[in-house]
Amino acid sequence: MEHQRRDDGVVDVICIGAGFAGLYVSHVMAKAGRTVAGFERGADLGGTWYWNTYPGARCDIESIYYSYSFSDELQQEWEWSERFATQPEILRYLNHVADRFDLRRHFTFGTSVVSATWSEEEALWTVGLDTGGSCRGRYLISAVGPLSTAKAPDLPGIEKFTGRRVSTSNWDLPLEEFDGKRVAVIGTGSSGVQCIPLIADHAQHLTVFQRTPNYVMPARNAPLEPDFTRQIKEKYRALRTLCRYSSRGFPELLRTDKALEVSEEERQRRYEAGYLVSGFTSVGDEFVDLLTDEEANETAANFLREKVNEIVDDPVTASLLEPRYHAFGAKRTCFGTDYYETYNRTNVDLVSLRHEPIVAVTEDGILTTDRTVDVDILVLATGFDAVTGSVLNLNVTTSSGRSLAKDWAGGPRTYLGIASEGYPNFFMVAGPQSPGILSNFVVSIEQHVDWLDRLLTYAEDHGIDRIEVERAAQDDWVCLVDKVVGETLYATTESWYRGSNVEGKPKSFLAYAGGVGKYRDLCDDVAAEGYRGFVLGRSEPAAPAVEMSAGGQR
Ligand code: NA7
Repeated sequence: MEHQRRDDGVVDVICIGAGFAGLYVSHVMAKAGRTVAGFERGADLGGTWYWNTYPGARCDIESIYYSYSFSDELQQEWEWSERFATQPEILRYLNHVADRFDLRRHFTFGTSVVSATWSEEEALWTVGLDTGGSCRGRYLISAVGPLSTAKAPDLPGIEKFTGRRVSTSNWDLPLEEFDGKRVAVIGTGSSGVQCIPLIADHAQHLTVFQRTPNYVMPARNAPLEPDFTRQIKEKYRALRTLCRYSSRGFPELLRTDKALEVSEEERQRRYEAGYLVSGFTSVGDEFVDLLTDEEANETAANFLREKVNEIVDDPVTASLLEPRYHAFGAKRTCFGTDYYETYNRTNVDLVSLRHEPIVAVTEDGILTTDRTVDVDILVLATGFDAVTGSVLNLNVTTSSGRSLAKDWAGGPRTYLGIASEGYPNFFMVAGPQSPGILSNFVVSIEQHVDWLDRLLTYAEDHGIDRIEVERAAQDDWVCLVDKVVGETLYATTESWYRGSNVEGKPKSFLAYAGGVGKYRDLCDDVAAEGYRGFVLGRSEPAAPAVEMSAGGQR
């Protein structure tokens, strides 16, 4: 890994993060001839796929779609081995991409950006680094990812626990270490659902602490047959276009009928068929109104509750696992392998925190209102300060006294989820109020970065070096985000999509819910109208351009 030496020179683009987003930022920006200084907190590239190495970690969007589309050679040469790729395979893929397009040279690894300040006088961003240095650049691009700041453990007494504690979002414990141990997993979101069956295979005893039962569909993961992959590759170009103009970034069922318009028998038949296929385009897509009409949603929710009861032997455990506190799909659906089956094992217990809350974590276990559970290894699968957490951790401020933390105290305020008023030349890739978290993230990343590239090219061609959001355009976007989500069940469901999982976090829906295709059109319209909603200008005096070598050093 090449660690770049830097002096106090100015680069065109400072990029924060070397996951899917940051790697693509560096590729596109460097290809356009811009100098790039990238900083990555991890010791190596990969972002989410570098940190989340817990057992069972895998993507829940099909690998053939959860991958870059910008290079036909890349998509033709890379072979995914499974329908849903594992974390190690995705990390191998990202390393392959970085090597193939020579992207490592742009990044300094093991280095966090701890502050970012816009100087009005110089029209430049300066980022402060945890290593003590700093870097100045004309444009600041945040590619920090939506799920990269773990939620602080909010369990009373956790600091007193003397056993081994590990978090799914920063994993460093081989599964063999669980052999013969008494293990507790707290959290039953996607991460918990994926690791619980594998931990149960090793632990002497596993106790799962569940606060909110989720809808867990069988992942139905399988090896990808060479013939299937060949067929996909033959029509990749068309499929990628379909993804770009879809609602969530992958090909969809596009049903138009409503759940209550068909007979009970027909509904069950369709849900069964969807359940067999599984994936995001199955049960949840069988009717057009499942995310907008509570009664319609309840038919799908009931179908899935029945599945839980069919799989889980003990009726009490089954009833605790039945998801009944939120609408199906309004919180992110989980996809598991043998998840519900795991509760039929004799070494696994479920504790419902809705019925017996945790009183305290003690030195050697967990005390609930009803029992004491002895624990050797405590696994936290408690989620993230999603979407805004990592952006706000950058401590973005301006020399005129603005601070993103203050400006977003009531929730994020952006234009298109790309930029925020008062912070010139600062851009976010698939950031808050973009479709990002509701979509195949790679599709959203490529769309944002390509769009930004065109914006910067336009600026360069027109002698512009200062790009700022108009307040009115931002206000309109924030209203639109609220209006669009207000038509769905997302709006009434407590979830990390709305910031409800972090105490004190403003409840504000963190994504544009109108779909990636619609959003792409909106962004393209903005560009076609000379970047409507942006103030494009020239700073005086002009910031000096500094020539850089290919290695990113002055
Ligand atoms: P999630 O989906 O936010 O899940 C976190 C889980 O942890 C969820 O079940 C929470 O219950 C539970 N939780 C959080 N805090 C506590 C406390 N204090 N006590 C008990 N239980 C708690 O995070 P994941 O990492 O699983 O998945 C994040 C995303 O990664 C996922 O959606 C995919 O996009 C990939 P709650 O539901 O809040 O009651």
